Amino acid sequence: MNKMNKMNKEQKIVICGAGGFIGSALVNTFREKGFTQLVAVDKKPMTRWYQRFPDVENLVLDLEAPDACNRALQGADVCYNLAADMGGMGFIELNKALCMLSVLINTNLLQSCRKFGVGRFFYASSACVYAGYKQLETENPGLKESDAYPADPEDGYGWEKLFSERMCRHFDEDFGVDTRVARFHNVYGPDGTFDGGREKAPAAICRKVIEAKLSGCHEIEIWGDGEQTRSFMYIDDCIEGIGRFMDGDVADAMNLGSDEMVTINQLVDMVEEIAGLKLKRNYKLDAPKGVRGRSSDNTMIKEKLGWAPSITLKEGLEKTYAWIYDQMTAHGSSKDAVVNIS
Ligand code: NAD
Ligand code: GDC
Repeated sequence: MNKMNKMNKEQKIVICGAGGFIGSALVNTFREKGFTQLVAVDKKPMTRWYQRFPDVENLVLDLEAPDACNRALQGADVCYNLAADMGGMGFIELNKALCMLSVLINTNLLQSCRKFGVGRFFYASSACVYAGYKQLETENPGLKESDAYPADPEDGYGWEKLFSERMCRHFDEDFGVDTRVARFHNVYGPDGTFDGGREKAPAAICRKVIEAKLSGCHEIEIWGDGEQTRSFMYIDDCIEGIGRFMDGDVADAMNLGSDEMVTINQLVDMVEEIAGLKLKRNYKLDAPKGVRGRSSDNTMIKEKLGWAPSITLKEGLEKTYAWIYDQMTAHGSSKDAVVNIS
């Protein structure tokens, strides 16, 4: 199959998982750039899509099924797979089989790409592929792409992501499906999940601080001892990065994440400063904690794509906090952050 040239606005672009946080942001980005042949696919009822646009072809399909993947990708030029059953540690630690079933989505989408000669395929992998023994200390030097092997990924979800990375590689090598694979590191921002159990730490902490502010009960529950470290990538960097992956010519899995590592206590400090209050911290040591330390080493993305995420956590949190505050006061808390239908 010919390696595809850069994207153009007449191409038929299919975004899978388009009812979710990152997928819906990606659809909107393509719309704003003037792309007109967009297909948004998700299994959720459209009323629960985070963002939905009437000028896009919106399909409700369960992409674990081969026929659904064929329906979605027939005539497609490019496919972005952001569809997975996923969430923060509160979800993936307790739903390992469900997370593993996402392997059906990626496998069947790749089969459809091969069947219809789709020009390029993007797969959203995760930092959860990285070996647990490389993430035992809070002072993480930044995970390099090679730290995924010898394999010891997050149980359930991480194994699905690593297996699907390899499926992409072999469909690329053996069948000529032109794939791009990004290992996302904890993405946050407006229009994301902030309650209901699938939320990740940035949105969860924002929600809890807002709840404390609105209730006057100035306490916050933090999972773990708060010294565990992470880096958090703002949604705009994620979307920019996806575009650069797809315009580039690197098929190997690469990090797409921030290298600004913070402890969860420091994350709470930042949100308290935005909210203008200090809270009593209650540490729930038996809560889902994931790895002890994680951050992204961005050497390879800088070398291969000449770019790396740069939006600071403070800047991203200010926008995220404001959006969640609006959702919780204007709309009330909801399991799925259903937002605009522009
Ligand atoms: P999300 O849960 O908001 O969106 C995923 C969407 O996929 C959901 O709307 C869901 O309904 C849909 N989906 C699930 N199973 C499906 C199926 N069988 N058929 C059709 N649609 C289905 O998650 P997100 O944060 O937008 O993540 C998007 C992708 O990026 C996922 O693959 C996720 O694993 C990956 N990722 C996200 C992060 C992050 O921090 N957000 C980090 C690493 C990797
Ligand atoms: O949920 P998460 O953001 O996922 O948790 C980060 C850290 O924040 C964990 O140690 C968690 O215990 C701590 N934490 C403290 N309080 C809270 O109220 C809270 N809610 C949550 N959710 N966490 C809290 C994620 C995966 C994603 C994806 C990314 C890739 O793992 O859940 O699916 O793969 O990694 O980077 P995290 O970063 O462990």
